[in-house]
Amino acid sequence: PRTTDDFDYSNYHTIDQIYAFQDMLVAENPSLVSKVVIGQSYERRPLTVLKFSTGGTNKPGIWIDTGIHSREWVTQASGTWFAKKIVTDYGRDTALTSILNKMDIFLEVMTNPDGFAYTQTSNRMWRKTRKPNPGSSCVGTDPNRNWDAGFGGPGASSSPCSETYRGPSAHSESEVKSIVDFVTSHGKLKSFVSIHSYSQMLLYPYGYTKTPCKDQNELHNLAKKAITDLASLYGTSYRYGSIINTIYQASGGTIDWTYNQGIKYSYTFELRDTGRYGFILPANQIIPTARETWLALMAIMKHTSDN
Ligand code: ING
Ligand code: ZN
Repeated sequence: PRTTDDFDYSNYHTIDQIYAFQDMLVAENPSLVSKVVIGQSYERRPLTVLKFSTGGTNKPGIWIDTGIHSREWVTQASGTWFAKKIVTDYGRDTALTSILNKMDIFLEVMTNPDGFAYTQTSNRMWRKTRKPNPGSSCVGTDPNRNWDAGFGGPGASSSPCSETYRGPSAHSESEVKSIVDFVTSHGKLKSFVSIHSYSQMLLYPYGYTKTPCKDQNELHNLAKKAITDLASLYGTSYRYGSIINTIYQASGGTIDWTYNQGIKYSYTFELRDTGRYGFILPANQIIPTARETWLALMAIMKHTSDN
């Protein structure tokens, strides 16, 4: 494709095609979109974030990431669709326009590019990063067990061969540390949404402890509103609640760390499906998944912007 209008949103794409898409989107919309390189992966790929901003300085921000687990392909595909949706709706959709007039949106589509490349060349089911582990023949760390929130506790593994290996220390993975540094230096993120698949769930902190987070009531009510909006499109049903009560105990997770940093509206999605196809979701479900998820994201972003 030569423009983002010609991009085929209804199919899965290679890592290079998605990098090229991002550059096209920036070139086509220079007053709304810019590319921020927040670091580089272990294999030296750029960690690129799309910044959607209508200008001004020191605006509060909303963060969305997809693809932190590389095999969850519907998430990177949906992230690409969200990027196009934002530029299409700005100035047309009143709700999104007012959100963007108040806040910047940051979108990291390929949060684990080395893993993503590996799913395309070697092992479609690769989840972790691709950094070798000294003393082990097993490669990679689970980037959703590597954050400094209950790090090392139950719900993560100390074995490098495990799919939920926590890594040698908190923030040991460049893909994680780059986000940590971005969040810390930005200082004004109000919402942080980390998107996974599959299971059809909308989750809020905590995953490492049963102790309810202090904003549990508000987060629970907003999750209910978001999944109700999501279901209004095709009837897709989502469960919602804290991570530990809804899916399982998990320590070192992304949104437990962001919540503890003071980012109140911290959520994780688990997109389609519930297991029929799992990670290998047919491409004809990409656009429906992205469209319904966008309704939930809008609910979260609007509430964030109004509060
Ligand atoms: N599920 C998540 C995982 O990393 C999760 C569930 C979400 C855990 C948020 C912790 C925090 O296990 C998938 N599918 O990756
Ligand atoms: Zn995941």
